[in-house]
Amino acid sequence: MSAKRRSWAEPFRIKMVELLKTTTREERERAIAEAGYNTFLLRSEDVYIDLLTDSGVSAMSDRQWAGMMLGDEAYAGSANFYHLRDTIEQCYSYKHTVPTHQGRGAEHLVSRLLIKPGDWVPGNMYFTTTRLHQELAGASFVDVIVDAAHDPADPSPFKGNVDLDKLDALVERVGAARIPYVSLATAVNMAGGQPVSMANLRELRAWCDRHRIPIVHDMTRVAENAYFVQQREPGYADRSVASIVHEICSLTDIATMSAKKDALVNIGGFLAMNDDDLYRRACDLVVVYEGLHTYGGLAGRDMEAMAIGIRESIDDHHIRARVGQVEYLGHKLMQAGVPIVQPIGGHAVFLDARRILPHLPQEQFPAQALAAALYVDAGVRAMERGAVSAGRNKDTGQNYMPKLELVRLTIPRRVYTQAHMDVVAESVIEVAEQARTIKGLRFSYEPEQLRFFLGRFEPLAD
Ligand code: PLI
Repeated sequence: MSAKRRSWAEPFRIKMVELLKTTTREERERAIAEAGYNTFLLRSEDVYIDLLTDSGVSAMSDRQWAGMMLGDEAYAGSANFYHLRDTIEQCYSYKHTVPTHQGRGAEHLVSRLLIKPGDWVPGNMYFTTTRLHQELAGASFVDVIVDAAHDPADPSPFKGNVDLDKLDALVERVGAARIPYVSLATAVNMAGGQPVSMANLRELRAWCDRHRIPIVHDMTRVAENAYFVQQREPGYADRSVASIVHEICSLTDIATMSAKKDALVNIGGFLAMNDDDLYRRACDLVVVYEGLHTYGGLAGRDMEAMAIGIRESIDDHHIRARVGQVEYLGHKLMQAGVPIVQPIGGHAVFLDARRILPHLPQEQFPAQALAAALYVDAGVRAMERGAVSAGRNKDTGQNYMPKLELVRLTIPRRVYTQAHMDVVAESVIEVAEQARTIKGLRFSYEPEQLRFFLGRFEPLAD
């Protein structure tokens, strides 16, 4: 029997466990009220199954932990930096690497290096920190993802694709000279972990060459994107994920990476590029905000764990089991009739809060309310990805009202078992059945930026 017809199973066994605390419903009701109905403000020890994020929460391998002992903690020129740099060039194709403390450190640098006030940055859907750094540098973000990405029920296989007509319209409106780069994410997070196809990427490359505009690749989940290319795009079924990852990267110019996701580490990131002059300028800037260009805010041991994690992350067996676990949970929910974003994404299952809570208008933050209710039911922590995350328009101050009003059940890599996924599914199904009892929320404290992190809410009266 071919391997493809066998069910996936984790390509590892468990060597150490972390015990979890269980809580009562009353304790959870108290905890979520104290947290202002924001799952970011819960204490981790009050959470049973933590699906807040897949960021920095992976279980490292024994090899990565062994690598931590090889940390060369020199201030300058650490051996681990050179190992990391060579790994990035071999696996991702980029010639130069500037380490940063995490992804937003790289976003900060690239935005300052390339954006002038009044510029326009097109991207395949916004990401919260990415857009904020673009705006802080003086640019306005323009969404150029395909329309299908905004429809949770659309089953198209590559809902991360860029709509080149939207790019043409932007050039017509503002001129290519006001577009410093195209911001391209692979496995688009806010769209539900939806991939970009190789065909679309090649068309984008040709478009950018015509207009002399570089591509800045947010490669945070590039391995998951490559897996979907292997599974869905004609001509790629026999290619390794590693070779597809390399090809994706080689079609782009510059990359920002939060290594806390795909690359299987608890902290770290980098900015990478091919251009020598840009690298020199990035080195000049990183010493101001992160640290010397050979550590950029990381310890030597962190860079070593990252170098090892990068290679593990592009292994076919790893990625098949990783996405397989996400799909396992998604299929369970679909079978029970819970509305989720289609197709199931690479890092998370996204619940369609609009359809689960049709009695709540978007102004009452249904996804935020659903995430709070899920926590109370069984101690499962999820994250709002809807109007709260979208924030306000920087010019008008009006709330963005995105079409997608979602709760993200994000699966950490190599952490939970299939039995945990069963518990999550049972809880989501029960909460969805009783959705009518969930009340809307309003802000009791709204931070000016990235309000989803620290915002506090109170339930609305009946
Ligand atoms: O959290 P950072 O600073 O290491 O990375 C920022 C970041 C950039 N791009 C993308 C696509 C992300 O998903 C991302 C961080 N994501 C988080 C924290 C998440 O929970 O999805």
